[in-house]
Amino acid sequence: MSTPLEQWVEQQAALTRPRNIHWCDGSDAEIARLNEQMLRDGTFTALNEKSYPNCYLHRSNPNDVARTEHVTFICSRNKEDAGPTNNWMAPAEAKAKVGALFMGSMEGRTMYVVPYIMGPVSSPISKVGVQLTDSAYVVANMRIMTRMGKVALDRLGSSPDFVPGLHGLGDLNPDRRFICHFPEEKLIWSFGSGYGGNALLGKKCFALRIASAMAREQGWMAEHMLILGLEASSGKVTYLAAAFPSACGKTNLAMMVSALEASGYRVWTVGDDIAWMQVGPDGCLRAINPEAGFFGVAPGTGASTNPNVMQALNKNSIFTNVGLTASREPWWEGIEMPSGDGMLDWQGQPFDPKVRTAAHPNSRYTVPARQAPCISKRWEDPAGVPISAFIFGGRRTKTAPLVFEAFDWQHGVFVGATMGSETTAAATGAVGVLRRDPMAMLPFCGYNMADYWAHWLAMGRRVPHPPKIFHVNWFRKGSDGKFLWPGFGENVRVLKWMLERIEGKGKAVETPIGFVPAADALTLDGLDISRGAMEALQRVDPADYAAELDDTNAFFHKFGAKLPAELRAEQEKLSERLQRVTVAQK
Ligand code: GTP
Ligand code: SPV
Ligand code: MN
Repeated sequence: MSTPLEQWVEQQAALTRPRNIHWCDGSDAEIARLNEQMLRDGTFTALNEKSYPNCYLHRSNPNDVARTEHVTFICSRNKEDAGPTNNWMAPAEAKAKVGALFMGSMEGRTMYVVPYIMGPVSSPISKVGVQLTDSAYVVANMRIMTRMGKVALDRLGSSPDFVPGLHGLGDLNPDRRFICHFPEEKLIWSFGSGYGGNALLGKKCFALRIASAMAREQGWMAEHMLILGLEASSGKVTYLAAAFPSACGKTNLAMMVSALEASGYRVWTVGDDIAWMQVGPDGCLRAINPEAGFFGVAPGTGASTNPNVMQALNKNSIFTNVGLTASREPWWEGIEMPSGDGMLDWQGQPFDPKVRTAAHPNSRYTVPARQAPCISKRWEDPAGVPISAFIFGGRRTKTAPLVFEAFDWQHGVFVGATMGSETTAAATGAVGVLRRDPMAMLPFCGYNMADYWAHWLAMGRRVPHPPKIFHVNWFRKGSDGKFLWPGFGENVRVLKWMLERIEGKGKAVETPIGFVPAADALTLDGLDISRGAMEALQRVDPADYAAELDDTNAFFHKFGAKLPAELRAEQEKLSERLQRVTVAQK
């Protein structure tokens, strides 16, 4: 008798018609063979064996360098269940259209069966997925990003309880690219892209889009959040989770070397991109990192911004779309190392800054999490870590202050629901355009966003000790166009204030949008920042927020009657608070 997994694999093989089927065991010998093969066929370029042992460079097709949100679909039976912020396709139409593309698409190729666990091997919160793919590069990445191979098959046994994902490269033609999710079936079909969140199906497709739909049904949360432990001078560690949109600083915050280390404040990394959370027996939200590696943005990563990851990624790592120096080392803008002469750019051409940057703006490294010197002792705790605060944030050149605290859970959900951020290179399309990105989940919520907000509100009632909610903005700029806040390791100063608020000590003043730190409440010792810059950073301008209110009003309008009444009420309360201060100022 074949298992449900074997039956599914057989059916997909009948559709895609590969020459071979390889069941991945995740062993060292297996990846060594795959790496050899990828070096031979040009998928991989070997890096310097001394300075980057067991590291490889991959140059993707230049038309396939980021997630493609316009061809990402939620294929629920009813269009309304995808909601106004997702692209929708009827399941039957998606099966017909994309099925035709999959048909025979693996002829002459190997289909890899990639069983994987999202989450610590023995955690009850973890889940099994199985990806079928004809890309060896995807297999190598999945091996770093998840617990892959025999370990996952052992956990699954003959159970039907896995999320199937079918992935095919096709001819990488962007016109034949479809990233489809079937939330009712808990199925993923991805065709025509070999890159990142489009192709590593455990990440955005399963751990966010499908898992968010599961989480709603089952009463838990799947969020686009880093998880960190903030150690105070007492040695006590408090765990925080932060949702920032793609390429807005999650990896860097999760891995920061604290500027306040001398006074005993350190940061420990649990996860850098995704959090799965359940209510624990202690009444706290317990979070696990479903991933096993970091798929991080390379540009801007250097010894002064993220020394922890720089120490981690010099072995057993994959670099995608970065430059290659003459000494066969990876290079990118902001790496803070000399490139020397004779560098090739990410397309393999001699580097010419007049033609293009050395590394693509969304170039990435894939590194095992366990290699990070800052990895938390509890990063694989099967019970998860208790979350004391959520942090929302985005790239806001203007308007949003460095930090504020929501009045309560319901207001915090409103703050998350109305978050805005300027777009980045993590997805194709224009960069730097302000858009609403609720809870940093705009591209990742597997169902109607209004139902998602209702789920957040319901979770607030279900969690006996819900986290406090904050909002941050590291990206506010001065009139000179420069960032006002130094960011990176200095961000710990803001985390320290949050910790004090959690403990009921930190001083704050009330503004219409929430509590901000009192004049001297942020620890700024040793930081060279002018009083004027601090004032500009923390300014809450009622006129800016009135404009913001108009925009969020229009955004909420899209959800019609589905919009939770609580959010409409918060909108009105904010409007009243803004009017009061405006009148008082006159
Ligand atoms: P995804 O992996 O796409 O989800 O991104 P992420 O949220 O993990 O973003 P990441 O930490 O990789 O940062 C993206 C870019 O923002 C990098 O170029 C960083 O150097 C830059 N960045 C991160 N933190 C800060 C900060 O505090 N200040 C400034 N100015 N830039 C930052
Ligand atoms: C993001 O875009 O939020 C990422 C990178 O973390 S990707 O895996 O491509 O989605
Ligand atoms: Mn991300």
